[in-house]
Amino acid sequence: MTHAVAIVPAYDRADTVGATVTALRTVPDVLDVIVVDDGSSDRTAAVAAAAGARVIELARNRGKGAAIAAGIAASGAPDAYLLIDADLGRTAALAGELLRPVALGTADMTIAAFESPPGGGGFGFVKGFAARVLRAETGLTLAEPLSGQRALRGPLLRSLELADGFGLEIALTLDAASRAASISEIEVGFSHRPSGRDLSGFAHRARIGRHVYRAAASRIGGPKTIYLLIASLVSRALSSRRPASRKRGRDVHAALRRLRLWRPSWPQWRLGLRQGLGSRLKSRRRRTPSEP
Ligand SMILES: Nc1nc2c(ncn2[C@@H]2O[C@H](COP(=O)(O)OP(=O)(O)OP(=O)(O)O)[C@@H](O)[C@H]2O)c(=O)[nH]1
Ligand SMILES: [Mg+2]
Repeated sequence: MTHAVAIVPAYDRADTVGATVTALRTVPDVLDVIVVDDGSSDRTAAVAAAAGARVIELARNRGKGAAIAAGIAASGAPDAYLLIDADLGRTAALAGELLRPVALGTADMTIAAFESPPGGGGFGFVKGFAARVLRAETGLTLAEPLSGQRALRGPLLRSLELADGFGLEIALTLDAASRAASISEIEVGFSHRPSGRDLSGFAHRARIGRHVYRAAASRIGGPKTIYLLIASLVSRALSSRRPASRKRGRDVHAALRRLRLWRPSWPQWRLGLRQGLGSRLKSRRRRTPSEP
């Protein structure tokens, strides 16, 4: 039997953390649920404890990465970990699906993909950037590159140096892949409460974007990260004006690969970007008159 510990980072989640903990306690092989209350100003810690979690309270807000690190430090040495966001509520009961491949030894890390309820969430800029970084660096194509719902082999997670804040997830994938870990993305019927399209929602996603950028830059270097960010933004802007272009895979990065300019030195990146953009813009111009 696998001995798994679930770690739930929580910040001002008194509304959902109780249901999340209750659900996690029903997952086979999960012998301990640790909630790391990251300096919340609401009753997150009390609600989590009442639902049966072991609660670690951080005196001040230190961010998601540090919260998970505190959970790992208090976990002993389990065979496997589940990392589960506090806003999953009852759907966290499905976490066994994520754990199974790790428990069976068929994956070192699994990542849950699931659909956000309609009406919330952002426009996918940060997600698109993260997906591009991971595709370029690891060859993985992930639908949800920033999903916080993961299972990992215990020794693997304990051996990784975690990134700060919301850089946690992209860093986990980059670092696990750099150790040749086997990583699978699995569809699980989780649901969460996405932040909205209001000011605080955009501020939240901007913070996520900053953290993701920082974690990527510290691992693959600033110039490459900037290049991938620009490529991602350009590709996004062009494909949102012409949705079909996305399907045909004509993005800047693909153009660079066709030109065999991928994995180049920095001067070549700049050249590649110019050439990739140039040919792309020319082909757009050529296509325009015949289009409806
Ligand atoms: N430790 C810690 N956890 C946080 C912090 N902010 C959010 N979290 C937790 O991180 C998890 C994910 O946060 P969410 O706010 O749901 O973010 P998200 O789902 O990635 O992004 P949205 O879809 O835009 O809402 C939840 O368990 C939060 O409670 C923080 O400052 N510190
Ligand atoms: Mg969420």
